[in-house]
Amino acid sequence: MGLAVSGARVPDSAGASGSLSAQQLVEIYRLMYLSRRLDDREILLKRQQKIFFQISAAGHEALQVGAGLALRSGYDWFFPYYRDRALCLALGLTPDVMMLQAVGAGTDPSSGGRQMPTHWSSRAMHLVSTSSSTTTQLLHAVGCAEAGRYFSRHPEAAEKAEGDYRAFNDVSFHGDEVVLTCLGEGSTSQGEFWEAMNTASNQKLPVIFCVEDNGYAISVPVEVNTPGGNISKLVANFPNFYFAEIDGTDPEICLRTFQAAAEHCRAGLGPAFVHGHCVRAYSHSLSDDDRLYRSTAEREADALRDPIAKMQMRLLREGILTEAQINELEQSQDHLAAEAAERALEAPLPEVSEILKHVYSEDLDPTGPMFDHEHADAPGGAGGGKTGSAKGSEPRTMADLINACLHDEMRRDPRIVVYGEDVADASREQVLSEVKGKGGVFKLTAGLQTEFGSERVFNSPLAEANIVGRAVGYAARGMKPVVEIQFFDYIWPAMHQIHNELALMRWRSHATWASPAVIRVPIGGYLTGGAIYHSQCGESIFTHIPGLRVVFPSNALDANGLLRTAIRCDDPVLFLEHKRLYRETFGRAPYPGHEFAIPFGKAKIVRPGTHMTLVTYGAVVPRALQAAERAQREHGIDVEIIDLRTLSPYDWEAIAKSVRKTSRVIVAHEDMISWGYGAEIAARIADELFEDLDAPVKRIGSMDTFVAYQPVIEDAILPQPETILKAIMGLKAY
Ligand SMILES: Cc1ncc(C[n+]2csc(CCOP(=O)(O)OP(=O)(O)O)c2C)c(N)n1
Ligand SMILES: [Mg+2]
Repeated sequence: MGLAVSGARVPDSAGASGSLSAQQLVEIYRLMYLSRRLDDREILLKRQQKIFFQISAAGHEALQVGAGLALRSGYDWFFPYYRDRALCLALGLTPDVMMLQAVGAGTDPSSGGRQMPTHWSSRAMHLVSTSSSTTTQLLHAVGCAEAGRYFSRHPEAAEKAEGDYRAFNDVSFHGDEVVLTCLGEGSTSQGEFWEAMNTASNQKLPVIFCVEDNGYAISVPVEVNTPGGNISKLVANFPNFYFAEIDGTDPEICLRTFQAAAEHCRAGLGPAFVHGHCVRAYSHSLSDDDRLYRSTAEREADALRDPIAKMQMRLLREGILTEAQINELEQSQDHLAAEAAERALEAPLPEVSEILKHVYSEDLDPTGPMFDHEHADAPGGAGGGKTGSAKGSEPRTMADLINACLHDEMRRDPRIVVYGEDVADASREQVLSEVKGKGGVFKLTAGLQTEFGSERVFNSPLAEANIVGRAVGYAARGMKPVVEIQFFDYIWPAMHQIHNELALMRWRSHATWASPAVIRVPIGGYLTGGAIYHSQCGESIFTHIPGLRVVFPSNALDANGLLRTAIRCDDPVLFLEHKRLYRETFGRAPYPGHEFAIPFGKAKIVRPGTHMTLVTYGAVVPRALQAAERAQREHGIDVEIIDLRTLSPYDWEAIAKSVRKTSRVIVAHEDMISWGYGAEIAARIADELFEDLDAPVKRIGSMDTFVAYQPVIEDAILPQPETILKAIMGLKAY
């Protein structure tokens, strides 16, 4: 086996059993030393208050350089954590790029001054934007590996296409690529660690998990996080893995181990787990002082294992470099670090006017005319899949038209994968000749696996963070995951991934990376028996997340057209589907054709009126219509109802126009009234349309509690047509 090294820095190859050349050993030392000196330079800058945070790779350099040199920058894929400076140097990231991030320069290519130091991004190197959240990157690595495998089996899916997100997401892949992801030993306590190990093992994915075990998670020693104190012992029974537990302070051992791990992965045998014991030469970060919780003896013992000192001794001992040559090498690296810092301090600061840039895609606007087929004569024709039919035929339910849209889009775009809990027709596909198939607990994905196969439509483990975290990895590779969270009530384990990763990826990486995935989620109550864990709303928690689009259709046609826009656009979308509306008679529509799309941020006036405006969405739309009909019939009050359809972005123009006309407004939703979505809309109306109002802005929502099981109390908790009618009457009386 040749020594696979990145770049030209270690030019000579040596056999795995042969020894490394002197030149290779010197280069390894140079990278390790440069990493340490960059850390030291940053520490100096932090003490001078020229940078604002510092966390170091000190003590981890051997492990990281070994990993970086065993893999191929720009060929393999990398999901590091916040301590991986030496890894990134070995991959070819320059001291300048590192220092630009440390000072928060506007020209910081990794994040434009938005991320802390050591959170780098590089498309050229396949270095996917680093998070501060411990362990989230592992699931991204898993999704990335799945996408790489998918493209190598279906290269036609990688072709560029116009008219959707694919125009802005170029794909590259190699059949034998490997994905490296790193984490600390404390972070192995996170559930997402186990969720990532689960899928990597089950699917034999070419992912190398590198645990950089320095014995501490800030002040918490390893035995508190890991029962028995050794993570290798706990993971040993995962199938298909290559396992290695090594001295992470010896770069040669590390390099050899990562080469063997990569070989296992490239051969398609499964993932690898490299557990390197290293030391934390400095405190956790510059905000920490480890003398507060570590004994002097322990700290001194660690110092004896410092990989830099050990490697320097080796070079001297083996006569590879003289003391004078070491001094010369070190001085040259000191200069590199100092000069990079000097240049970074001269770099321009970020522009305040650009703060909002890249919250959403700057390339593809889902509110734009490209997605407006609602008013045009949308091209119809074939499509619609199992439930689809020719344009203009009999009315279909919302469930039917969502399913039809999924069929249409999967036919059109081979980069779409659909997965989640129970979404497949049957995981054991051999039974499909005799059974009908499940296709989702609400049957929204019925027939997709049967038509598109188990590589594109499959069941995930019962783990919501796994579903969304993998989607981030898929999307980084230019695929379009359209995943399902089975019930809104169970979205919370995925919240960390949604809030800190999916929605944030584009902004934090200055658009180097993005996560344009679709998360479909059945939501809401009025179910009679749904109770607390199958009936909640909570959309305002998600509209509060910048970078995420939130859609909440009230009828079949809107659901079809908005889902198409969600899938084709280049932003992450939370697509909320009201369970009660799935099969209602209300809002059925004929199949509108396979190109029918509705832009985001365009509300619909579902009932024109003159006396007051009622702004709503979702399952309150039919209830508001009932109330408005009664208000008209029984009291002569003419209510205009606006269905927002998308909640982020929302159609302020439509609201303002209507309120200017009617001078009275109610904002109504199913979710709890306090801190609910209506609070924002009502506040904005009060702020910007005060002059136009003849009465206070009114809100309707559910009681400030959870949805209960017994229908008598469920009915009382949720807003009913009577509640709305009462509010209409009250507002007219002003
Ligand atoms: C999800 C999450 N929780 C808490 C933190 C705060 N935090 C940052 S680093 C850290 C300890 C991590 O220890 P370990 O995984 O051993 O990595 P090390 O820093 O020792 O290399 C903690 C608790 C975080 N960044 N993310
Ligand atoms: Mg640690």
